[in-house]
Amino acid sequence: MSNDEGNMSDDPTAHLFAALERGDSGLAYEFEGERLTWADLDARARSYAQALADAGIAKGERVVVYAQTCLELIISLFGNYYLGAVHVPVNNRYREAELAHILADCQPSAIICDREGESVMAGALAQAGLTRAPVRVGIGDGAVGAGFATLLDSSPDQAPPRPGARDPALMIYTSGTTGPSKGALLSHAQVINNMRALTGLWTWSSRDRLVLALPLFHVHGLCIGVHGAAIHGMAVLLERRFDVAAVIERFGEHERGRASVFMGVPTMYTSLVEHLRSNPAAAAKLACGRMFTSGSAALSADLWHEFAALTGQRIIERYGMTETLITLSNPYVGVRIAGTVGQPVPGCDAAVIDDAGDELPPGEPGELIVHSNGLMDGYWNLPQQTAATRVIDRDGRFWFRTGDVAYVGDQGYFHIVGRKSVDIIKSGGFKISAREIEEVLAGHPIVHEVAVVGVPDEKWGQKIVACVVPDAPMAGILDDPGQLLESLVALHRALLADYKQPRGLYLCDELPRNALGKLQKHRLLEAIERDGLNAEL
Ligand code: MCA
Ligand code: AMP
Repeated sequence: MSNDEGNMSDDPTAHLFAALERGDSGLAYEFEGERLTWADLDARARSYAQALADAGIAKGERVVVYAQTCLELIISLFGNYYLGAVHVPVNNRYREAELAHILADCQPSAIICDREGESVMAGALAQAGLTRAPVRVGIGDGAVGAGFATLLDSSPDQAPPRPGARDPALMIYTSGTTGPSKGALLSHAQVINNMRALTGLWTWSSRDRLVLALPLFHVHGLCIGVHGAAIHGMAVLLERRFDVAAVIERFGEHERGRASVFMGVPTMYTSLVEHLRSNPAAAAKLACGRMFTSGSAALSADLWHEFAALTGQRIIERYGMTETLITLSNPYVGVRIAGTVGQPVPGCDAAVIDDAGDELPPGEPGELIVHSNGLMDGYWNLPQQTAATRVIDRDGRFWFRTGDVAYVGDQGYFHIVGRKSVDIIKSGGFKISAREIEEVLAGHPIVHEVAVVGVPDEKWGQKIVACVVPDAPMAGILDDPGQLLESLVALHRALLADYKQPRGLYLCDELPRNALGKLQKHRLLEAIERDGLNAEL
């Protein structure tokens, strides 16, 4: 099923491991005062790989990592690669049921978890029904399993081989419109070839320093950030979480150690701009940076222009998906157009098609399909769902149906205008399934029927709103819609990640449907725009 097109005589993994294998003494990671050189990182990753091999973890087996951002996440990634294991990073905001689904689906041989995630992990393991008890490794004092630090005491018998280019590297879980999240399986060649093409276009080099404040369980932070930096031997200034002041502090006059590159989701740029408006000194610091990029959700042209006016930085917007990696980007050298995602990255191609599958001319919106050197091998254990995403052209090339609506504008630059399905919501760069939230809220005693929609929101891109038809006998509670929203949130919080919670409530007598009974969510969005919400958080 693999679709790699790279020239395999030029082994892509040589590029990923170059800085580590050279035993480079330059800075690789700085995190909360701790500094690791590439040589340190390599030694620790090798010890980790040896320790897990000694514990019986074999090539191709899955290692789940569920923890806040920390250096152990970076060591485990490269360690898993030396071991030949598949790295499965899981969103540490996930609650028991979300995590249990992933554990049951990928049947990990080892689990790495920090103390903060311990109780959710225990509950998830109880639900998951694993066929074999996984090896447990704990990050931090008191976490369950062998302490991560003890793994680093192992001395490898011999230098571990690099993984094969076509071996699976990552399994990243992503939401769809229906059903639980699916694991997108990506090989080393797919990740490395795509990241080399993208960061080459962006002219990344070992002289750059990246501020990485994105989570390490998604393509944006993990593939572009961690893999892109390793490919170029570029230092990473790692942040546990995004904090406006901390990011700004990383930049400044060309002093030693100052950052040059920042990657963010649009919500981060909104927060930065809010701060910069009244802080010219902070804007002057960011002005010293070399490159600011944005992706994961639409960056408005207004925000682009305001950031440029404040800092002089023209954000490079690019577009991608977990399943295809990054396929479109504005260039570093050349024209950057606000409100567009640029042109195909080298090794990728893109087109806009109509419902019949025919390519549309520039200016006409339709479904975006992409061809990518980073197209995943497939969804784990889901061959039919994998097949449904693909189109094969006359030359036998695979194209991926993105579900995004786009058109080609001036100079062949692509504009993303929305999604085909209203059931996928993007909030703060996280992809969220409306159906998953509806299933949970339907369990609330006052809910007769519920539909979840994403309402446009300046900060988050979209804000989650629950449209509820209440159960008549319980209607007394409707005198206080705020209280109802809070009790819906309480139910939600016990079962789903916090960022999926409804932030608004719209009450209605019935859900709008067409003559065939199909729910018409666009009419709910119109009604909310007209009537406003009954309660908001
Ligand atoms: C946090 N909150 C959110 C979100 N994040 N609400 C809605 N949407 C969100 N994304 C809420 C919390 O529930 C909490 O609510 C309150 O905000 C504060 O939480 P905190 O953790 O302090 O928030 P934060 O640290 O400021 O987080 C905002 C964030 C974060 C930094 C923008 O959401 C983030 O890291 N987003 C990046 C996602 C990402 O990397 N996506 C890439 C996937 P309360 O106060 O009520 O408890 S897409 C991808 O990989 C493709 C390939 C691509 O193209 O990049
Ligand atoms: P994910 O499945 O989390 O990888 O998210 C992929 C989705 O993020 C895409 O299908 C788009 O809907 C959205 N996305 C990524 N980059 C952009 C962008 N620059 N502009 C608009 N949407 C984007």
